Amino acid sequence: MNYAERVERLRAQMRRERVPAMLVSYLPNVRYLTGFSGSNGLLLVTDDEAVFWTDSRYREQAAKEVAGAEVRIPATGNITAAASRRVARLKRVAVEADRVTLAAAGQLFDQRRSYVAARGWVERLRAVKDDNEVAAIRRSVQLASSVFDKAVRQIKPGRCETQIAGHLEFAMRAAGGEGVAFETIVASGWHAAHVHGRASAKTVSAGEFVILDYGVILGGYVSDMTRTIHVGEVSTRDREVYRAVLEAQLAGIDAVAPGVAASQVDAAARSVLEKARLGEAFSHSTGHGLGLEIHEWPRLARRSRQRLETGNVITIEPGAYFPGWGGVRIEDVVLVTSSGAEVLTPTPKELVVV
Ligand SMILES: [Mn+2]
Repeated sequence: MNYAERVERLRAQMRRERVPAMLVSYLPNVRYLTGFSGSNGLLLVTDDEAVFWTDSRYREQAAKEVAGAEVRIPATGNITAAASRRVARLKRVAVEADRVTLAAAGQLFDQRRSYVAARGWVERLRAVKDDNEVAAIRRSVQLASSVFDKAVRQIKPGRCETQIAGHLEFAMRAAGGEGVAFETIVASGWHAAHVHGRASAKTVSAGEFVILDYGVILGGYVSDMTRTIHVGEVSTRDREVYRAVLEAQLAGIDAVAPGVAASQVDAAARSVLEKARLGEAFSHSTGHGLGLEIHEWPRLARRSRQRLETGNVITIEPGAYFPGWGGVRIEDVVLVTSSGAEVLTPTPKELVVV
């Protein structure tokens, strides 16, 4: 990863905002800019300097990981105090307004120093992935997909959702996963109507849909996929809903291209479900960027004002949910390419019945 270049891109953003310095405290942003993957770090970027503070636990790790910034380890171990001494010499500094705690702000700006509330400055950079990042996400997506069949074999009447989730998570770890990308969702029957229904003690029954929504972390990068499996006999209604959600998902993917408004992609998927009279049942947005974190820019929602750019990596995940009945959701990871879209998730989307 070219960290020095990322810091340069941040400097360009700072120049546009006419701010000579920025203190980056949000750890995923610190990681993006320096490579540091530990749990305590602060980065100050000025026109001609990049200073990174961490504590002595991370001495070796920082020496290995941090590129493009000078590493400092304060003797007191208090990195905020160390940063505040450096910040005191600056006239104006941007801080991540949505990320800094009141306590840290008090420590950093105790001299009525003027600061600029920065929102999304690093997140905007992170939305466009470089080749190394795309390769890392691709590997993460492939790992998650590679355990899908194993997970499906665990789905049978009488099995509880947490058992299925446990097998799934074990398989990902055994295959080299660094952890789950988010709490694994296994939601069956009526429970599948809860969009973010985490795996529970509910047992799977014949006649139910089961939503598997999961991802893994690999090389620091996450994946995210959803498939909906049916247990036992499939009713006409089940098939209709599944078909409509799949068509909506394909329409969403079809709409993906650089320059397209994110809201247009949402509209493309949503209109398919509206035509099938399932518009009300699609109660969330169509997708989101992902990378070091599970939810990144751009957001593919009705009211999103963002536009897709080559190098965005996004999910397309429409669904339909009915209280008491259940739900269906299908989700792939998609790369925005110069010519349109590349679906990174290799797992087929025809209805799987067990
Ligand atoms: Mn998702």
